[in-house]
Amino acid sequence: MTDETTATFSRTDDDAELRRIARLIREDIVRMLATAGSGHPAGPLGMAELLTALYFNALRHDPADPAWPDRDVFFLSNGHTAPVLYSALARAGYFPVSELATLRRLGSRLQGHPERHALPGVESTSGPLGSGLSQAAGYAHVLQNIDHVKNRFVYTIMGDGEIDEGNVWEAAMFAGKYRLGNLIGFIDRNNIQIDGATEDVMPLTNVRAKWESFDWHVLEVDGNNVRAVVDAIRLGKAVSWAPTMIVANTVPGKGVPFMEYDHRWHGTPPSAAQAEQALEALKGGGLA
Ligand SMILES: Cc1ncc(C[n+]2csc(CCOP(=O)(O)OP(=O)(O)O)c2C)c(N)n1
Ligand SMILES: [Mg+2]
Repeated sequence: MTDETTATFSRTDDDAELRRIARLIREDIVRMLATAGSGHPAGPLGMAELLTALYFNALRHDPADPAWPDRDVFFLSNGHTAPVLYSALARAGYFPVSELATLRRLGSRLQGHPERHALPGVESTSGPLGSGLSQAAGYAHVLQNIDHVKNRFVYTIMGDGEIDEGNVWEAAMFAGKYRLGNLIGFIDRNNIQIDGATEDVMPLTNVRAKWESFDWHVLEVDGNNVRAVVDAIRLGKAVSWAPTMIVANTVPGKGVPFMEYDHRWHGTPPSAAQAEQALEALKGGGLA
């Protein structure tokens, strides 16, 4: 039996292996936040399958050569969910898994929000919400329409509360106009944001219709089913006439019963005792 606390993984199309990776990412998130004593658990826990599908199945990338010119790129737009990105990068081999324990420490490469160049594999600096889609669309436009590069894809994840930002909709128009078939976006549709339910703070109502009206190809999936996410990415890649938006319905705090569906866990770390309880639940929760 390998030591799961430090195990790294290669790309795979095996469901059981993908589910196992998602569970380990959740365990990493809980440990990191409890050790740091600050940070955001709900969003990252809900996004474990999205990052698993990307880094361990869909993305063409090489952890030994982060700047590989033929790689796909991923921009994490909702930068406060950094722990899920850091765990995926470490588990893929970009840096030692043991370094996850330095989250949010003074001088650490793993700050509360990701910084490009600070850590191998991080493609963009984020934290201020609303910029990732503009960055991804610009990158995809240059690849597709200026450099005429085939077979490289650009991905981004935004939070559902994040799409309240006006800049998102400028990028949505741009990507629709230029038919960016090499661009695949995700909305982490977890129905919470910092102060409450999305539908109370700023109703998004029919998210799918909004993106379709901006000339996007839209898919809606169970974002906590890693196979459904992998399949949606494949469908999105096959559509070359438009950018694809995958509306990923996720459970905030997924896998930790006392955190699920509760917006108060948006930005509150677990105590040591709560972390222990959370790790027990993750092991016994049947997620993998
Ligand atoms: C431009 C900007 N405004 C406000 C914030 C503060 N902020 C951080 S996370 C967040 C909530 C965003 O909601 P969502 O994207 O749904 O995140 P979730 O609660 O689901 O993790 C806010 C308002 C920010 N980071 N950037
Ligand atoms: Mg949200």
